[in-house]
Amino acid sequence: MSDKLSGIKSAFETDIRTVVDLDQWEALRVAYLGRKSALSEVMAVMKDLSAEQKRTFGKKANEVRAFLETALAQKRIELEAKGTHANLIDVTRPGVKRHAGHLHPLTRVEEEIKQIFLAMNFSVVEGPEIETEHYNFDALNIPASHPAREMWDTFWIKPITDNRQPTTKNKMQNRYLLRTHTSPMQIRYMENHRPPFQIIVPGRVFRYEATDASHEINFYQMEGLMVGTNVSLANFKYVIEEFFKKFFNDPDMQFRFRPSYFPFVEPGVEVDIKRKGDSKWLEVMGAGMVHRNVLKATGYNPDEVQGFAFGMGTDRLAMLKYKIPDIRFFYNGDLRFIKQFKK
Ligand code: YSA
Repeated sequence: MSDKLSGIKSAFETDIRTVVDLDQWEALRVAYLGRKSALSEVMAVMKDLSAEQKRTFGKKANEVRAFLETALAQKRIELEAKGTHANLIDVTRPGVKRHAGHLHPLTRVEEEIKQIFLAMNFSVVEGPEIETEHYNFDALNIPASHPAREMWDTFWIKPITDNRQPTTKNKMQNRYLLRTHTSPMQIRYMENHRPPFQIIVPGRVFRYEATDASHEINFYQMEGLMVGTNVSLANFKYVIEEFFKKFFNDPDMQFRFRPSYFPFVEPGVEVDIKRKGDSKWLEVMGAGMVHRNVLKATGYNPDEVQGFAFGMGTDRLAMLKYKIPDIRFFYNGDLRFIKQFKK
């Protein structure tokens, strides 16, 4: 009986070394601990032994069973760990290609513009897309009766009926709209800062107009404002020529400053550029010296400080730089277009 138990143990020790997966492990467990195993047979004949023999062999049989169970449990832990590891670091498996995103072309152009102005000591500020009529028009010297309002077809925001507003006058002053340009930030900034300063204001603007290859109902602008003592059109000319030469990477670019009209500047100018290889002049921005009325409306003394301001269409500049024929490509979400701007 004792030999039989020793034989079971040593056969098990040999067999367990050959087990390499969980199926083989299960087969081994059934062979050595199952109902038809040699150990079960030994246990079955135990009942015919004397009390003395039962004590001796019973003890030995239990030791062998405990040994098999412990060895099997350990083997299972080993096999499971090996299995998980094998899945994780199977160097023969093909790699998974990760798709990293990148900046939208308009964001990229906006960043390029910002970097050039930051290098010229301008600060970047931003303002609200939902504006009041006051900031978008009145404070910019464009009262309700002014014909120039027609230059900016406006999305008005329907007022919520509010009985708490005391007078009709207040209701009118608080009419809300989607800003039609970034110029309202000129007023907001001047109200809260003292000159000298120079800022640019990137942002999204909205116009209630028909779309075509060069017009969208929502697009981006970049406003600029520099205020101080002795700021002149000559300063504007220098700053803006520096900017365009860097933006288009064309040091020999030609410039043309044409008289123009915007109610918030006097005099007003339109800037045209001609790059190397261009056959035509391209109109790139509106600008001018900040109007005395605007300076006064923000609490400045126009006899002490002056400023220049400008506003350009970021989409249009991006179209010129990257030869994009239709502004609508920026907004229709077609990845075949967007992916061409991966750096
Ligand atoms: C003028 C003088 C200043 O001292 C300061 C700012 C300005 C610009 C003024 N606020 C303005 O909005 N002028 S603008 O109506 O001529 O628009 C400026 C630029 O926005 C245009 O030159 C054009 O590049 C772009 N733009 C206008 N409508 C657009 C548009 N881009 C795409 N879609 C549209 N619908």
